[in-house]
Amino acid sequence: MVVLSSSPALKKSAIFSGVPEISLSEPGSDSLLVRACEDLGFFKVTDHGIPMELIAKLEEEALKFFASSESEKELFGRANPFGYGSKCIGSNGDVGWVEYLLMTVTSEPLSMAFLMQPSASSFRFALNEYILAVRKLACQILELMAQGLGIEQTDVLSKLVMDEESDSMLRLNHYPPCLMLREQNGFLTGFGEHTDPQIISLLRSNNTAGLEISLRDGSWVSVLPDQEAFFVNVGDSLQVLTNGKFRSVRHRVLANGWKSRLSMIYFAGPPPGERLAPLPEVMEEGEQSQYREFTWREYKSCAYKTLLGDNRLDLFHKRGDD
Ligand code: GA4
Repeated sequence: MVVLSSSPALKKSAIFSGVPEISLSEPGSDSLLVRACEDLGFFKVTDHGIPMELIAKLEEEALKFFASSESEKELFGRANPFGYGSKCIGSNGDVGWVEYLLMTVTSEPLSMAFLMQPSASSFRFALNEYILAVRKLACQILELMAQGLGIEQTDVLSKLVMDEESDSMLRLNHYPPCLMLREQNGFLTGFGEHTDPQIISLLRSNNTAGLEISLRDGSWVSVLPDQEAFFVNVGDSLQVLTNGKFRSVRHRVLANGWKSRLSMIYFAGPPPGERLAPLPEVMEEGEQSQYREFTWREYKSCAYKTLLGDNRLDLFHKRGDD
């Protein structure tokens, strides 16, 4: 069993009021998205078109799952990396005050044995509906980004996610309450600091704080929850595809022990064999790529050998060759 530190050392960061809020139904959202990706690598979208009932249904099913017994949850299969995990994140020793379900998402509906049980049919249904809706939203956002970057072929990014072989994932994270933390009025790492390796991640959480992002000066700020919006992170792959113009955002989650936090994150990734290199359309005349050439398969396999906080993209930076 993994024992987390009993003396919470973390302090909560100041609330940040500068998270860009972008309504997808307003004209001009494409350039606002681009600016947010350049400045913070993080923003939230409203008027996203995903019905609240669909989100609430998955939230209800997920909470039901996390409230079931450990032995029932383990029937999902232990995370390796896909499946049910508790306190251990990845395979290299990271721990956090979190339990989760990590699922690989293809163009086919989810069909793992656990979800095919008749008793799990409403969970499966809610997951599949949610995945369809959130993938569509990810593509809409990627198309707006391409448009904002002045790229004529606006599906240049979204087609990577729509590809039948796209390597995308869905993660449900549950940060349970914790009596000890509550008594000490402290905070524990729920999910340690990291950047997401994929193209973009769309996060929806319940109304519980905990998410923090790192600003350009390295300081940490706390993001106010908004259960009706989707928070979007630029991932490492999009940083590479834009030759560093967009910033892959470092983020973490702190658990406070009082209220359980539930988040559902869709990680939009490219197909394994996709070459990750700056899009010619974003390069100025004479501009050189900042990165060595690699495929998503190579990058992912390297990322999964690292610890959460490692700066894994540095290993692919041309500066690393000096
Ligand atoms: C971070 C983003 C996604 O949650 C994830 C994570 C993955 C895992 O939980 O297995 C990793 C982490 C994430 C990056 C570094 C490695 C792999 C845990 C870890 C220590 C599913 C992903 O794709 O990369």
